[in-house]
Amino acid sequence: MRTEQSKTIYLKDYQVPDYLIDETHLTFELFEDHSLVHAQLVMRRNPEAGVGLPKLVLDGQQLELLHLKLDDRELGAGDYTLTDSHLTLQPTQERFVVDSSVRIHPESNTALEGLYKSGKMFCTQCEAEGFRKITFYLDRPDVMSKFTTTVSAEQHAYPVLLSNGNPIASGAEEGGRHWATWEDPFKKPAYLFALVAGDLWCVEDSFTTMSQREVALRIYVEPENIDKVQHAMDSLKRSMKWDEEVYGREYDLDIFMIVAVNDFNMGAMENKGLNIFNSSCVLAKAETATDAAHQRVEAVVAHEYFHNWSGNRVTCRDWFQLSLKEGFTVFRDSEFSADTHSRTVKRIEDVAYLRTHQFAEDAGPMAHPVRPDAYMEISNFYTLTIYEKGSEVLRMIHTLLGPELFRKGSDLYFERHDGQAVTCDDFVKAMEDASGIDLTQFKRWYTQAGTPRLEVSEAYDAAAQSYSLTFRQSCPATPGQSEKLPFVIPVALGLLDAQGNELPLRLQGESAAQGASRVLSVTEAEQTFTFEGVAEKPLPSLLRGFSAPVKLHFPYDRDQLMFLMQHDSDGFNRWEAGQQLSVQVLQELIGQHQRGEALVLDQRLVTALRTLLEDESLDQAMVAEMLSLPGEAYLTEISEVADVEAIHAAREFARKALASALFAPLWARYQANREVSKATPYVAEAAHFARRSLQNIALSYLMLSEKTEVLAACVEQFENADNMTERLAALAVLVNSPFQEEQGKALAMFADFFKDNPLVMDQWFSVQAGCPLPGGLERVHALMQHEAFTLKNPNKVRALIGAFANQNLINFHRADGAGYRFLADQVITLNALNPQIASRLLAPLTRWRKYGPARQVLMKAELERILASGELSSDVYEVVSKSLA
Ligand code: 0A1
Ligand code: ZN
Repeated sequence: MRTEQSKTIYLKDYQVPDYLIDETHLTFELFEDHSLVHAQLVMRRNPEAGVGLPKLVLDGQQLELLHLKLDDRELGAGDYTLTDSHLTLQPTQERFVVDSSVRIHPESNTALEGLYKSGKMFCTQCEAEGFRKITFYLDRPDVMSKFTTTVSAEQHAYPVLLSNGNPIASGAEEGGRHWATWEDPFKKPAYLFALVAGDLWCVEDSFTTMSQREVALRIYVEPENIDKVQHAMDSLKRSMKWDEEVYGREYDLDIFMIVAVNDFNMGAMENKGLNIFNSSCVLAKAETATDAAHQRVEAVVAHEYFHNWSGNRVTCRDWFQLSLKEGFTVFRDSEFSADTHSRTVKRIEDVAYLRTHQFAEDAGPMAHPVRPDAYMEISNFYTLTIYEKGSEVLRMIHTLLGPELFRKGSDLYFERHDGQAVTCDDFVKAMEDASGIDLTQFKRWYTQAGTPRLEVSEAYDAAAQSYSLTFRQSCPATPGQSEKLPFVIPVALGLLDAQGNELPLRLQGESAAQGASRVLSVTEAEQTFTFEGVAEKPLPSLLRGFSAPVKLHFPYDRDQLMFLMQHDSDGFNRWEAGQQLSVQVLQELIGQHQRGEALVLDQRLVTALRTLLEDESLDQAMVAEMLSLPGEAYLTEISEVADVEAIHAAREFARKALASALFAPLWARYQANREVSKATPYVAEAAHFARRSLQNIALSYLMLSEKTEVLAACVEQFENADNMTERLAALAVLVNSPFQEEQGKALAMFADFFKDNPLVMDQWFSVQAGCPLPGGLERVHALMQHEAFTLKNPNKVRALIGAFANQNLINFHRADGAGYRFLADQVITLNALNPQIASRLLAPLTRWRKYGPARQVLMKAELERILASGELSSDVYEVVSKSLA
């Protein structure tokens, strides 16, 4: 397995391709025990690559070469060299045609990369380097070609045959087979190629574009899922409209297709005109999918659709530029969700996720810049840094330029680079050229890894009526980068007076105030901004909307945080003040636990949350967000040394104390909302998400009281809910409760009712995997024997093993190391089956430096055991070796 792939590839070594492929003509013959792929590549010497005719080196892995022709000449063994990753031959003219036939084995492909079978259907996943497992090719994104694809298969089992572009011909063959030919008029790199063959049903709709073209929309699923695609279809149409309105981007083919498959390594893939999705990101209806699942479907449909411009029409020159398409597209889809539902709630969710997970990545052994400069296995770089931090970088450009100039910049980018494979520098250049704003220093966000720390201090001069804020930025060392230069940090802020009103903001040297909320650019290691005409000492509201992905430190006391929670005009910062208050209170409890003292909750947190709960004028989603205490993973991330037991004990203590102090208002809100839910049909919209989220978080607190009337309400909700959001929330709190009998009954009922729906069973596994009660590892072991579980399905692995290792910290980090041993065992097994999934599953072990000495030893021992376990895939090898370095 670990062949020459595990050598490091560097951005500085980039060279343009020696040859180009103008046309790619593919024919697939699909059979049950093998498939044949014939490729005709119309090639020419790349005029930008120099003179002469160097050897042609085609990528190819796990291919059995049957025939090879150069123009009309059949090549024999002496005419080429073949290794396990390359086919090399010598062209004799500037222009030539390579014809190859290979045999491959999709039926036994468990890595789910290249052509593989998911259940009964054939499908592909080519990003990043899967196409080389289909045929010999220049498998790199800067080689763009026009594709024609013919697929032939047995008609009865595979009535639907799809590929990119438009269908141009089809017909029957002898022996019960049939074929279809697809032509994609747009040049594309091989990673955007797709093929699907199966017995699929589809829901059809259409969209009229802004220039009045009709586009056929089709979502293909297995027949039993045809009732679960309407939400994805509605999301697709909203996305198409939004991209026209906000970015001026119109769809370009006559047909747009989505196919749902059950076995998929990631969420979905933006193949040109033929998006292939993990079924978890397409299928959604009230009875089987939660609100969160509905929102994920909408966001992923939008994301993949938006890639048609940010990724497909303009693609990446090389894989170091991955964030060019991913960071931009995540930014686009998060703005779409913000426009469609609640902007503030979306921002809160995104920031909570970024700070918990991306900040941890940035502080760990796999830390890398948004544009990395080296990798061993590109599959390991589909990371939170590339996606989520990349999106934050785009958001900062948007903040610095403002919406109009940003739009001018994106228009210029698409116009200038349509049909090209480009770099992050090209993107930034378009933004600079359109706006006239110099982003030279800003580009450090692309090249320096690590999360900057921003310390802020204040000084008020009553006599001069001036108020100064001093910013000091620093960034910790990351692997390979010990010194960091100052970033450009946009800090959105406001100043509040004693009544909570915003003061007008006039900086020293300005003749008039410029609004009450503005953005300062912090560009130096240390920098002071002085506001004038400030009649009283204000309270600053800093980094509004989380205007930069940094760790902000300002010495707020708890009363000031409570004041901001109530008065800040920035909704995000009201939530943030609540989080910081909770963090302070929880850290105090952690300290008490560590010193063996009795835990005492600061009553100010109770008061603050009571005020929110009793104010019925507030957005219920915001109240629910404010009631959610910072998670154990976030508390781990912000700890110097994470004390697993103390974090868990402190948080559980706080939850119980809040539940008991706030029982009455929680119960009132719960009952009122449950009554509305009972009387209202399910709607996947913000106000309904909000109502259910407050109802469910209230229920989770109330159950901590262990009162029988709450148990009865929980069972009532579990049994009678007409939607998965309420049913699953009730199940989860039952599972986490001491009510063994009700819990057993509910789990059995649920599994019996939903046994034929794999996505719902994933939820059933996750709820149990995440249960923090003692015996968690044993429960997970037992569940692995359940008939619905298999290591071959990535969703199952994530639902059970991933949920256990990432969300059940108290059980995973068991002091005896059994949790670590278990995870390492699964990684070793999966390394042989599906290296991408194995490598992703490893992440929790790579964070060993966060823990005390005893856990460090245990975690490292498991990493070493993996390293010594035999032939490792390049995916697993890279992560393990970097974690131990
Ligand atoms: N480009 C896809 C994500 C994706 C990446 C890699 C894959 O296989 C290794 C699959 C999908 C997206 O951003 O949605
Ligand atoms: Zn993407």
